[in-house]
Amino acid sequence: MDARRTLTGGALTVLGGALVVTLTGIVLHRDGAEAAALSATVKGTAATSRGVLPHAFLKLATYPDSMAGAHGPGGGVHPDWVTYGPTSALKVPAHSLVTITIDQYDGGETITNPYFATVRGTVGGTMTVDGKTLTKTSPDAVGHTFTIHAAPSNQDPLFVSVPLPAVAEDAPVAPNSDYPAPHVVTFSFITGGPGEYVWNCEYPCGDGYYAKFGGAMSSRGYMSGTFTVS
Ligand SMILES: [Cu+2]
Repeated sequence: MDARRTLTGGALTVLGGALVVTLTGIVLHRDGAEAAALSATVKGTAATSRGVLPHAFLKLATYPDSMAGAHGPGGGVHPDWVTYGPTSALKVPAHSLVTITIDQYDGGETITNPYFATVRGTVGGTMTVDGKTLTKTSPDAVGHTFTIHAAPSNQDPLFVSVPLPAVAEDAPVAPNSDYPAPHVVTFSFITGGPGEYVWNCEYPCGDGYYAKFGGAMSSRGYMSGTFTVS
């Protein structure tokens, strides 16, 4: 009886320990995990090179810290990390024209790989920055990029990359804002069939003693996330 009771107690202790480990894991993982997905809003249709398609819209932003975005009050575990917002989990419809607008609030410097200073994979190979149509931006003043990749698989290929110009370091903080006025970047592309893709920033904007590929660059939910076509 006593032995059984001890055994039960021991099992409970082990279970309790497992629970603590699990909860700790969830809390630790949450910081790098995806927040609730943001689904594109479909508004009408658009004439495209692939016929008349549903037109879907997504609105994102890039920030110089994590006070905005999906990291919670106080900016979460790393309030000083740069981040995308409002979330890093994005969903768009298949066989659609997708228009993404990004409010880019962050500064920047010279991009490591100038390949990513050119717009790629969008309709017309262009984006608009503050209403002006461009095919590239200066490689010396990039804040972030928004770059969608497909893993090798049998889903339709999807590669879109747009450079987000840096906000000038001496730009004044805008009225009623914590940040200077953003550059507003808009671009469109056409999706194929359903698939699971990823997006990331190709401008090394994280931490690290070498090349800034750590921190926000290496933790999902800041400068990378999922891109679901469904
Ligand atoms: Cu970045």
